[in-house]
Amino acid sequence: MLTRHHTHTQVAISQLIWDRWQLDFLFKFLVIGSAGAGKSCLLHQFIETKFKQDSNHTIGVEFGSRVVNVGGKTVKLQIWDTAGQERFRSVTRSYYRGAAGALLVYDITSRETYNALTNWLTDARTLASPNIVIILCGNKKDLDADREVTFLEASRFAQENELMFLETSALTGENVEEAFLKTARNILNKIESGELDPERMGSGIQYGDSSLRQLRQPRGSTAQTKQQCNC
Ligand SMILES: Nc1nc2c(ncn2[C@@H]2O[C@H](COP(=O)(O)OP(=O)(O)OP(=O)(O)O)[C@@H](O)[C@H]2O)c(=O)[nH]1
Ligand SMILES: [Mg+2]
Repeated sequence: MLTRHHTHTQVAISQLIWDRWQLDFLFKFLVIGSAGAGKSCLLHQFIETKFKQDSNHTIGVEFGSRVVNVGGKTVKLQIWDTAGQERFRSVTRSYYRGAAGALLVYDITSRETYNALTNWLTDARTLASPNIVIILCGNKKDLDADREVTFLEASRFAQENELMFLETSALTGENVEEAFLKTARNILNKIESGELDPERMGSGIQYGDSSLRQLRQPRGSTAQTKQQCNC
């Protein structure tokens, strides 16, 4: 039990030890895109499973995390929610380095946020990593009557730029969990196929002890029951 004698540092260290023991992997994620697209609401919906009422513009960067089960692996997503406003650009850019995955968000009711996608994409690939796994999220799917960007147009853009694509609603929760899980699953697949190397500096991926224990097991002793994926 934690007492008030525990310092913040002690608590942080206990968390680190717990993470290392329980987790297979830790992935660094970014949420990027124009101001007002709904990035903070998407993160809030993913972590708290509710809509964030009265969301204000993010100042700089906010942080959230959640442990998920993907393909039988326990993965902690460490998510940096960045400010879309231009005046914070130099601050937010400094958080990109070494991210393994990103949600690139636009608002389906705002062509302006859609037109800015190419710039966000260039930033992500040059500042985070060329191998970063990105999912394009057309948010505010619930506001279909005010739509300015069609599903078809955005899915073509996604295809041309090798992005995964989903339309989401941080308000109803539709496709929100899917967006994060799809990205995590894609990263895991790339680790398994050897396309991504978690040992590479700045990969945005860390091993937890759980996968290290499995790696150390002699061949033939790894007959585990295959867990059901929840995505
Ligand atoms: N109808 C609807 N409104 C949404 C949705 N997601 C966000 N909003 C609204 O859009 C506005 C902006 O949402 P935020 O999440 O703060 O936007 P942001 O992308 O974080 O903006 P910055 O932090 O400035 O970059 C808020 O008024 C939200 O209530 C959605 O899925 N549907
Ligand atoms: Mg925000």
